[in-house]
Amino acid sequence: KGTVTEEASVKKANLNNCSSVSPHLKGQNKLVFKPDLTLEEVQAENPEVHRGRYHPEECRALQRVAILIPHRHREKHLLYLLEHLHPFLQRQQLDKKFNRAKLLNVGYLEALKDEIWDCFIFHDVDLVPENDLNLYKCEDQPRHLVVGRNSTGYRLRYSGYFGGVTALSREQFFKVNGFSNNYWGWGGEDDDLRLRVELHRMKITRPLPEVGKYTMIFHKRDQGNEVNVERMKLLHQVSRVWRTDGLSSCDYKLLSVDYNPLYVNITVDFWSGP
Ligand code: UD2
Ligand code: MN
Repeated sequence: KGTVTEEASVKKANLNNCSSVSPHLKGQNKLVFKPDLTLEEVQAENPEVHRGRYHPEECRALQRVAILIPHRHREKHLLYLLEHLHPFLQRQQLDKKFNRAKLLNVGYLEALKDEIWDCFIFHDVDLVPENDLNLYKCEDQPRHLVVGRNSTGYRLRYSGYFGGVTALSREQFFKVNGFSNNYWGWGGEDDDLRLRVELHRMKITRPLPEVGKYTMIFHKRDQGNEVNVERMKLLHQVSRVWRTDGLSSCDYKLLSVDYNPLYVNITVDFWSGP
């Protein structure tokens, strides 16, 4: 059981396309997390965001982007991420959407009921982007947006690392049949997605190290998210099972869809799992 947060925006008909590089970008940004921040304050700072959606006033966004954030028991992280991500995305002049995740597959499937999104960002709730030159959009190859974070000296954790925040177009994610539904607990699901991408002869791209920088809001391992000791075994099966395990087999029960000013919260229940 868990929640997907979805954040979105509409497209205006009679405007010129936005330029490929927004004039509002500021580059590297110093992040501050106020201990007493409230959702009301963040809402008041973002009056132009409705039902999790935003669109630039002055031009037509080049892509409609849905952002999917798997989260459970992390309300404070969600608040900090929302606080920083909304102005960050607005400076990029993108359409954007938050969603919640088996949960990221659910986010993808549910988001597509609202809108034909071009691009999906699969986003940890505790990673806040530092540099708005890190563009939240899709390219002709899947993209890994986290090169490094504060806690690991802003270096790539290991070659092939594909965790944290990734951008795949609707077609790229569909082609690999989404994520596996079979990773319970911590770890492996990001490597599984990388293998799916590689099996389809796609090549992961990343921003420059000085651009792909994130702050991870401090946390301990959650209860009920213990290390998945099955993960190596599962990773050996990817080429055999990707066709039948993924979007095509993602069963869940939809419990509620709540449209909040800054995000859409979708709650689901899964039937299977240990
Ligand atoms: C790493 C990866 C993450 C994922 C995970 C392994 C980075 C920066 N991130 O995260 O993408 O591959 O390893 O599964 O390398 N969550 C909740 N509630 C919970 C548990 C998890 O909301 O009870 C969500 C939340 O969005 C969180 C994400 O799952 O950010 C990853 O879990 P984590 O932050 O505990 O694990 P971490 O930081 O090692
Ligand atoms: Mn984390």
